[in-house]
Amino acid sequence: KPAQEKPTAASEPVALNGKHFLSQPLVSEIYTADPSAHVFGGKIYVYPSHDIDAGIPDDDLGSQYAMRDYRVLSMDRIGGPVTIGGVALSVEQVPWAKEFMWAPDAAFKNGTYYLYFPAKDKDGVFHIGVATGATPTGPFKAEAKPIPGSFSIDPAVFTDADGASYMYYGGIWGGQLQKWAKGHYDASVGDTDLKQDALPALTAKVAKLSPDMKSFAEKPRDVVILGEDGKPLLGGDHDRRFFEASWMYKRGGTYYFTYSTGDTHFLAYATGDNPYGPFKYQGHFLLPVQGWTTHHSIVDWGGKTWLFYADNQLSGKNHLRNVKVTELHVNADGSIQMVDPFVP
Ligand code: FUB
Repeated sequence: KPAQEKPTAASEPVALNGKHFLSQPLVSEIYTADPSAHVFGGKIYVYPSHDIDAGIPDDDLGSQYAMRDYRVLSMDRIGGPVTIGGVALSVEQVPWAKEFMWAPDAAFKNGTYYLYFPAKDKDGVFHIGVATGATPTGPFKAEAKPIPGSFSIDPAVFTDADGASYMYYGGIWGGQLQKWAKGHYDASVGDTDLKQDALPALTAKVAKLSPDMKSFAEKPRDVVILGEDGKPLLGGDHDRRFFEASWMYKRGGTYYFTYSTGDTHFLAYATGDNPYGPFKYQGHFLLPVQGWTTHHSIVDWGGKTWLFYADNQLSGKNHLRNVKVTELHVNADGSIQMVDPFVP
């Protein structure tokens, strides 16, 4: 393995403000982030980004997140030993992709495992690809082209009780969502949000997947998040509006659209009664972690609900992150209890 993959004790930072980390990294042999957790056949599989140090300085577009492959983590039980799978898919094996293998997700249908991933093409534009495999840990074989009509980053695939699957996706700034605001890619749009603070915020997108799980069955729709006034959250509402890291969690009949607020570093949730929304903003459920990004998934396992997330405890560097898990508590009224990633 390249030397930079091995975190060292010397690089371990001191926890913030004299507080200690709530939970410890799932693995320390490689750097991992953006954990999408699934239970397949009773076992827990985590599909993370595989962070590397490409020697690129930090910038607001996330150029330092120059990842090139995926490896799947698996465990029989939460808290038990974690196995790091071999390379499940690398950028060289994706005909259309050039670089930046960011946050992936996975799904299972009719005996096939699907790996969904964003990457930049040779023109520097993010699209979302799909690859298939016979086992949850891969290897996966990528389709020759990205999913038609896909753009931006952070795919999260949710399969509802009726068997229909939906992809939620999108991320602003380096994730380029703002460049698609007019329905096509516009390179002249800036590398921030639209700077339209009093207008409805940019939204994540959602589209039902076709039965073969390899294309959109419909034109992607906006994932609208409403404030208490019944109106869409505004672009200037940085503490609450969507930035990136979509995840759909269903509990009973309630659909929880969860996401990162990005530049304000919260994980937030909004609820609705169907997969498309609109969703009513409810609040934050993870306070800022150490490091710029966090990105998560929520999964039920063993009669409990679990939050997988990431920080940069092992490296102290924004682009060399580590995946963690902690229990998430949902109250009887459906509200989610706040998680503080630090304890006194
Ligand atoms: O890992 C690269 C990017 O950082 C992800 O796609 C975002 O969600 C953020 O975690």
